[in-house]
Amino acid sequence: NAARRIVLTGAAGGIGTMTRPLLAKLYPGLVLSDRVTPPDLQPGETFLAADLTNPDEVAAVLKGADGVIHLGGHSVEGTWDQILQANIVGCYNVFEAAREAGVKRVIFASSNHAIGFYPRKKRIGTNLTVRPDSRYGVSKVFGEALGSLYSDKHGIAVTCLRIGNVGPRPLDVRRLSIWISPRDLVQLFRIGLDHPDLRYEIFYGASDNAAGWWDNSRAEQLGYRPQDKAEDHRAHAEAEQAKIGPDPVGDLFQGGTFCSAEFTNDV
Ligand code: 15L
Repeated sequence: NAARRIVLTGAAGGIGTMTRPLLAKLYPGLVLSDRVTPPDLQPGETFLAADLTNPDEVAAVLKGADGVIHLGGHSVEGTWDQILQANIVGCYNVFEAAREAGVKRVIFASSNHAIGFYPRKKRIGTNLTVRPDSRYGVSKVFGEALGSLYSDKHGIAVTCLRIGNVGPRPLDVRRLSIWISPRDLVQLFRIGLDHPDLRYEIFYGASDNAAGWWDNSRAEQLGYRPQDKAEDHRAHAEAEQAKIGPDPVGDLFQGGTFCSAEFTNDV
């Protein structure tokens, strides 16, 4: 009764580092991958180095895998070439290697920046036109579309998580609406890896946030019961916000500073 082989790309990154210990308990066959070895690699953890832009290296990592949690890539706005290589080419290589290796489940780390130009005053679900706020956001929309293709055409069960911001607590007022704790995010990973009826889903990666902008009822239907609430950290978030000051464009939109960067339109 071999443990299921679940591959975590981007294992040395921020979310990988925060979720690895929880995932290791749930999936004893967990395989970590990144370009660089995680500095805190534990005895008993399996690590395979791969550059996502190299199809052969990605194929070697996904060989024999049952599922992949794809966190790897460029995690903020970047130059077109950075985004193209890490998030467009890299994401394609992961889905192609998954198809080739017969991997049954893919979790794709999408982002709130796929819909960042929705105004903060609008509550949104997942059944709507995307409004990316950056080249980075466009790359996340690309990953969601690729996931839809590989689900319909190749029968891979794909879960796209439009992740807000992961951390021990919300960093500012915007994050009171989009924050998710590591353990709540792991709950969403589990639904994507384990739910029996899943084909293609988009969920929001947010905890139980009173100030939230997103209707996450589909995730709740499939069993999501977030345990953490941003509101418990309001005082901290407001104190941090006071240090930042106003952003006349970013403060209007869900994506915040990703919207105001390089902005030349009228509001
Ligand atoms: C993201 O998608 C980034 O990966 C992360 O670094 C944060 O900037 C986050 O969004 C956010 O919107 O707070």
